[in-house]
Amino acid sequence: MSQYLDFVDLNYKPAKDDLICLFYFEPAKDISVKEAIGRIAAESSNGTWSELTTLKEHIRKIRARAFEIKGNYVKIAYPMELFELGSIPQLLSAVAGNIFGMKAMNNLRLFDIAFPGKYVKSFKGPQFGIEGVKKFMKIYNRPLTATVPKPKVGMTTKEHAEVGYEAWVGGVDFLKDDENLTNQNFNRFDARVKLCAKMRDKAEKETGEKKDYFINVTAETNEMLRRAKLAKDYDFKYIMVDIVTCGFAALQTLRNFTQDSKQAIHAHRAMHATFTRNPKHGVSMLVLAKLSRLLGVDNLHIGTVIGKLVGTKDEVLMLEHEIEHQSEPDFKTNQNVLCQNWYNIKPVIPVSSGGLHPGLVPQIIKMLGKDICIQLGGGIHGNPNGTRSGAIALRQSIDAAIKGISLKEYSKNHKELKVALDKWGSERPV
Ligand code: CAP
Ligand code: MG
Repeated sequence: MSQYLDFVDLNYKPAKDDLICLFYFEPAKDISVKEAIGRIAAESSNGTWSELTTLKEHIRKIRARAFEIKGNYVKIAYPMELFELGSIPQLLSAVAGNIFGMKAMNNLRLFDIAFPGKYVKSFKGPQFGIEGVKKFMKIYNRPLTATVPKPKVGMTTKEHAEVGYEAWVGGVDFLKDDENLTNQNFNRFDARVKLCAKMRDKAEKETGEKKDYFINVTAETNEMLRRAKLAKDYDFKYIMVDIVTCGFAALQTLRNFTQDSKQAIHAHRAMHATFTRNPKHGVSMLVLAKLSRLLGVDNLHIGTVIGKLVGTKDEVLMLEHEIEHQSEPDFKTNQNVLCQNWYNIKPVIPVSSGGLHPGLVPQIIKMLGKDICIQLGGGIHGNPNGTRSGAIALRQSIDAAIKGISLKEYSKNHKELKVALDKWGSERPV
């Protein structure tokens, strides 16, 4: 087993162009720490279980090296030659591939990746970023707002578009398809684009505000491009895609398409919790967020802390920092993170969604600031007075937060907010 130890060098100083991975690891019984970290570095670069008669010095030179251990954390440096620039699938096949199945590990988690400039610059990054989206939506001093017409699937196209119109005229900026609404027989994609475009035009005329739609193009790749083109034909500036279920290759194809179509991408992360949730095994949401920024989504769901889905405050704040900052490396967090310089890659808009209602909005703004997108589904369509009131109540809760007035006070002369508070108060749905 000595060949694994060739992938451990605690005196190694990473080169400027090395890609660094931070892993949490738990060796299986009778596997020493050095054996374990050697195996991770070997199996994720160019080693295997046996010495090789075919190994030559020029191949050995580009092996990965485990160079720093702190408790159950190890940093591994990978020479850039091991990677294909501009390819997320190949990166993950290396540093998030076979190693998770090694019998020599009881647990393994890829916590963070630090990309060198050469690698960062081989990606487009977000096309618009926070400033670009706020500019085309003409929204400046408040969060963007979105709503998923609920029930999440089952409404006919007409019902969906009518609920969408009510939300838009009530003050919501964006409609958002739910992650599992695509092209079902009761609500065909093409019909939904056309009818919602009509409703958007009507709502824009009535409100004087820009309205848009995170329409879910998730599908086989060629069909996804067709759907994105159709959304463009109907003047929607955004599209939405389920990045995990679609896969990174498809997402890179879509991002190349949107460079020409000038469409922003709303990234839904459904399925991420299959590998991000277990603190001891899998791939962190931080890694998924960094890959999404490199690849070039404009919006990314990062959690709410106080809503119905998991995500600690420390994790959500660290995610927000990582998708927004440019080059300052340090950010005080209890999570293990590496320093990342983003060079010319634009920031991504954090999306806070999942179990939110107007009673929780001020806490979200206090925690995450105003440069975010807040999505309320049940928190709007569950309002006893209906969708339009629910949307008005959302905008009222944002106004109160921005003005620094308590919701209780503000609801005294804002009846829609009062109805929402009477129903949910500051309840935290689980
Ligand atoms: C929220 C939501 C979103 C979740 C995704 C849902 O609806 O539409 O998919 O926010 O989770 O289906 O639950 P509600 P995350 O507003 O009705 O809760 O944002 O953590 O990726
Ligand atoms: Mg959803």
